[in-house]
Amino acid sequence: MGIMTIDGRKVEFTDEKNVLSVIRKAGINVPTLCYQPELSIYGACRLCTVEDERGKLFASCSEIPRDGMVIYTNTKRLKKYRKMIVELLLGAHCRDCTLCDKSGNCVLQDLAYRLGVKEVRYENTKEEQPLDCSSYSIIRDPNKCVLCGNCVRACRELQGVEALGIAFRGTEATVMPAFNKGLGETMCVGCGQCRVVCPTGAITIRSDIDAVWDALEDPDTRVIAQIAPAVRVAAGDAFGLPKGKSSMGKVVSALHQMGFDEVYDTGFSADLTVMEESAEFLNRVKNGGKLPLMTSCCPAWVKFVVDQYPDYKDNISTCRSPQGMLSAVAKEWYRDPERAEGKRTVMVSFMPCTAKKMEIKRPNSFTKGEQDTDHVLTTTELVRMIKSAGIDFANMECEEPDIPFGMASGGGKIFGVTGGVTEAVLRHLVPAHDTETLKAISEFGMRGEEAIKEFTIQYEGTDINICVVSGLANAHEVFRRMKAGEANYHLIEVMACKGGCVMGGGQPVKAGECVKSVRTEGLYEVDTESAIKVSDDNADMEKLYAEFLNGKTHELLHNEGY
Ligand code: HC1
Ligand code: SF4
Repeated sequence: MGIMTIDGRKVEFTDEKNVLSVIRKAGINVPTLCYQPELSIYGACRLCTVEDERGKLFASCSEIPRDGMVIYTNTKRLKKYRKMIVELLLGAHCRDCTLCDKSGNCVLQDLAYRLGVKEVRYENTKEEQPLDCSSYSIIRDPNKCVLCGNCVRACRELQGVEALGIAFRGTEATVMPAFNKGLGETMCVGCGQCRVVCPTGAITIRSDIDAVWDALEDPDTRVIAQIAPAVRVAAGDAFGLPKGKSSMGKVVSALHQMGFDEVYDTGFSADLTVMEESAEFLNRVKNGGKLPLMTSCCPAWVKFVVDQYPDYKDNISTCRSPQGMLSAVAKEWYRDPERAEGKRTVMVSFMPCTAKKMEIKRPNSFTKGEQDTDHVLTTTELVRMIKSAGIDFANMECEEPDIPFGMASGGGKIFGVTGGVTEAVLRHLVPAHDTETLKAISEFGMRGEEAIKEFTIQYEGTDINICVVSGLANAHEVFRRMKAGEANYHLIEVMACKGGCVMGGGQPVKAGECVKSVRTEGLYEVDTESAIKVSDDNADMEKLYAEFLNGKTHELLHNEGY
């Protein structure tokens, strides 16, 4: 522990890794563009520069706190220095702020306002670069890049993909995929974590909002929505509702008000996934099938395996993701002419995830030649639609999702946090469903923030070794352990985003705000409040199996491989 003096006030510090964290702990919001607590320190933007008592300037992000330090964070000199940095950045920046997707949430725009930049004295001599629209998930606009390197480090350090790099030097420096390919032609998994850390509009979500509005306008189209588990604990943020609390009821009524004919819960098909994946797992264990079984719900993880570890492709579960299952089932449901009433069906899924936009284009996301999910909109786009429709979201009455695909168990809903799929599967495999048993299951080792969680359970006299991973980069280590013979897993759950879908690349983000734990707790609270906790107890799902899925489970709930 030590004490430093910041702007004349004594501030204690303990294990803060840099001076910047101590300053922020003291409640002072020193600006940064390139500092992200989850990433390595880059020290490129110099905006967090502070001054010591001898007038020495240094970047606070890359300085270790020392006892007795005296620093100033907002002197006349620093203000002038920061203003100049922002002016220089704006000098080489496309400034169509009103048209930019990031408007209102852009760190550069905010800094220009905070620092009082009123004019830019430098002409933008940079040649205009084309947008990279080759990915189904995100769009890159190099004209808005400030070279903070956040996207490059997120892709490498969090996701272990390295789809982006910094090419050339000096004024020519540019962020781009190798050989300036389109992102869609690289190993990019579409996770959107680069977009989460991008301070400007250089990386944004590829949006399908207009196509969805068009479908809603069309009287001959039945537009069906499905809402992913993690959306409910993030959608309320933008409307001043308590962070992490579920706003599912309001999301359902907002979608009804916008004209969606049916609104379903992806948690329903997460329950289907539990049944199908558990059966597949037991079948592989009992009949010598390929193990470990790897979960298939996270499309970024699936692409990672296909691109980087193709030898393990057959380990991935044949189950479609819950998104895929619900769309395939609902489309089939409305193929019945009586139910269709002459309308065509358009499936729209609301997801926390940008990679889901890519998943729906995979050849195995089609049934009877038809794309199962027509459009994926992220939570960020959902918020935008609600705002565009002028809906008073915060004060809406809550509504329940529609039947027959609106009921979900708590197990289905916790799919949105890391370890959730595993926990839901174990709830199903363990015969007792009483509160004590469920509590005991929750303590097996799948919960918590650790990047790689390993634990063993006993099932019918056999040891089952389970591994739960969040943050795709950590999957490299899991493959290393398997290849080195250091691990003998039976089941592996991987969610690409750290913390699981609650931290998906399509969730609303605000610079400097950490919402992982509140969203995680929020989903566990949703589980606690759910009338049923175990997928088997979902009566609507049982009915679907008994009355509709006979002979169709393979076609609608599985796929032939990757
Ligand atoms: Fe997810 Fe899933 S949990 S992948 O994170 O298995 O996106 O929320 O919808 O499909 O249910 C995402 C979330 C989501 C699927 C489910
Ligand atoms: Fe990397 Fe994910 Fe961004 Fe693709 S979407 S560039 S994988 S961080």
